[in-house]
Amino acid sequence: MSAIVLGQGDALLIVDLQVDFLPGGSLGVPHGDQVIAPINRLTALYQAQSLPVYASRDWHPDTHCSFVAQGGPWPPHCVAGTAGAGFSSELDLPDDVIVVSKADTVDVDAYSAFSGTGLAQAMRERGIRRLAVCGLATDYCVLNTVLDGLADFEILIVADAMRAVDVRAGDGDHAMTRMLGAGAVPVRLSERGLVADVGLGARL
Ligand code: VGL
Ligand code: ZN
Repeated sequence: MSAIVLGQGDALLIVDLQVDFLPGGSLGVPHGDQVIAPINRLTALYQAQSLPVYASRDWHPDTHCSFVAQGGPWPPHCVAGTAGAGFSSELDLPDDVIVVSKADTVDVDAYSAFSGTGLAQAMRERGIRRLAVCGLATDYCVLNTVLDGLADFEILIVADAMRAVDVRAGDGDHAMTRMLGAGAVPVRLSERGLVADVGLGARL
């Protein structure tokens, strides 16, 4: 069991842990609520070492192009400023969490937290070299965030702390396989901290 030793240059990125993506929300991810407890443990781990915690959020105008009424694939969700766009109240975000709003223009959809946000540059300027990524949804925003992020950072993916929409059965596993194939490093949270999760590829 190989431990991942966190230190200067590490950061945590929590992707889209928003009310609309949780069960009961307008675009609820099945079992999405199960990631909250592990993400709170991850946040505590990073916070304990004064390492930065980022939280992205889908932040759409109410006539966003990804909504069915505009010809897009999704029901309305995460409309900026609404309760559904808020972070889950069960998520323990640190006071100094850095919030990243994305997909906030009418005619552009953006699944990646790096798309149009300036996030990669801001992280590099802060000296971040390695990111642990978790959140919702594995097959959309997590996938695209990880694939983009690999251009600039080492990426650790925490499988237990993400869930997929699975519009088609297997989408989540396929997304996981793509992230691993692109070079993301699978990790899991043990009692002592993050450890390499060498078996993930075989379980997919
Ligand atoms: C997402 C579908 C539509 C996500 C965002 O955060 O994964 N999925 N918009
Ligand atoms: Zn969206």
